[in-house]
Amino acid sequence: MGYIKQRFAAKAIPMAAEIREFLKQNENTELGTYTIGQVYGGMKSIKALVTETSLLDPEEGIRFRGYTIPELREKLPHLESCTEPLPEGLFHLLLLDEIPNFQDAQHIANVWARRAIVPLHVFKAIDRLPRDMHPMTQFSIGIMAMQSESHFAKAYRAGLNKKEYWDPMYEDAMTLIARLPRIAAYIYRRSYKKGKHIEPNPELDWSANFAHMLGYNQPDFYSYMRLFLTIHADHEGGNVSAHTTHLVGSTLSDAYLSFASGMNGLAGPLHGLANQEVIRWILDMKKKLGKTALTKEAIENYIRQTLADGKVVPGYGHAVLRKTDPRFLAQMEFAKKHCPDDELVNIVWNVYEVAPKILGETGKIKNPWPNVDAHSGSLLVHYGLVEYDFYTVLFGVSRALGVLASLIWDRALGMGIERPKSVTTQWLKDYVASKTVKKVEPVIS
Ligand code: HAX
Repeated sequence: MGYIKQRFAAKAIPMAAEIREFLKQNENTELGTYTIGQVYGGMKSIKALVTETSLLDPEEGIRFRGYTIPELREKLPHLESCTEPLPEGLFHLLLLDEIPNFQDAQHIANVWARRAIVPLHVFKAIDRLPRDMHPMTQFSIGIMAMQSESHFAKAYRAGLNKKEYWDPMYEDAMTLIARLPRIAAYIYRRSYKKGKHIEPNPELDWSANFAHMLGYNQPDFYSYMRLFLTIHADHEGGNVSAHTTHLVGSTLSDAYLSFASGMNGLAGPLHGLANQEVIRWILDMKKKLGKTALTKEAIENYIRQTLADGKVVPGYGHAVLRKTDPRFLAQMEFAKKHCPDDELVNIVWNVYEVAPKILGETGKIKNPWPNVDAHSGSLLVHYGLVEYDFYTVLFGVSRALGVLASLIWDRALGMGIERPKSVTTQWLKDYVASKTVKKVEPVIS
């Protein structure tokens, strides 16, 4: 058994026993109340999932295994040439609940490098798709095409003891993560660079090699990719991409099927696709305002117009967060250091100065602050990656680290099939009519 896998087993097997014991004592303990508004409103804030890898606080933002984004940027191992963390180290933290040393991160990088060869039939499947098909759809199909290699599916068919589920899930997750940059870069080069593909460079770390295969070799872009792939990895379990991966996995679908489902959720404009929408919105604003100077007043008017047109201002708002997203701030700090004079980056900062007040004034938008997607596009454009339909694929490659670490844990902890109860509106009306109902404010935490 591999070194990381062995360490995972040493943690996960006792934790599964601990949870069984905890459940024995507390199975019937009540955990809060929820309202009819929450049931119609996307179940927000209802505590109904267990995800060990990260926890989101509405005021403070995400903590990965207890560490904030600024702490991770300080504590996770990095290369001598770069101050940004290696996502390989973040994966170690998410999976094993331990900040790794440089050798540990390197070990994971080596495992992924060894497994990065994508079977030919996957490229062939992608090649049959229209070049102008959205990159997220191609990405999802590419992931699905790899399912024929699933260890989990084969082991399950051969007859697998429940206690062993996590083992082939671990193998699939590691292989899938290892291959994602190659698949993503393949889609990028076929869609936008006339199919001129670039071979991987085994000397480079996971992020830099990905940037290299996309065709970008500036050291600062390598740094941004390390930061990007670290901060987009996980956002606790209730967001659509994480929840979908977990939900589909709960049927014992393998990592490929589960993760592809999660990616289909990430491809929605209210979720990960918002990163491309932000740049589209800013470029539209520039075009529509034409020669008018992009003053803060002009931006304010454009925001008001977006709202009046019944559209969302992309990159703003969040279902849980109630402050500026620390992932936005991390990118802002990066941009201040590397490209403070970039025009698009400055527009993003000017929008940040005026948008929260206007969104707040509507009285209905619960979080008027920017989320992670408000900043990423401007940095990608700065480094020359201008094909914004591709941005969500980058997000997807990173999201694999969090949701697949969680999927391995799900199988190790024996998480059951998900099946919440649904009711009809008539059922709810009858329920309300038949009781002396208590009205409570939903608790967001
Ligand atoms: N612009 C305009 N209206 C907005 C808004 C925004 N940025 N954010 C919320 N609203 C609206 C909602 O559409 C909703 O309107 P209705 O009552 O007419 O339906 C109302 O304000 C209340 O919504 P909310 O409770 O504040 O927010 P939700 O939890 O329902 O939705 C969203 C959270 C992130 C989907 C929402 O804020 C939004 O659409 N933002 C823009 C898209 C975006 O940036 N998405 C990325 C989010 C982060 C992420 O997942 N990244 O991957």
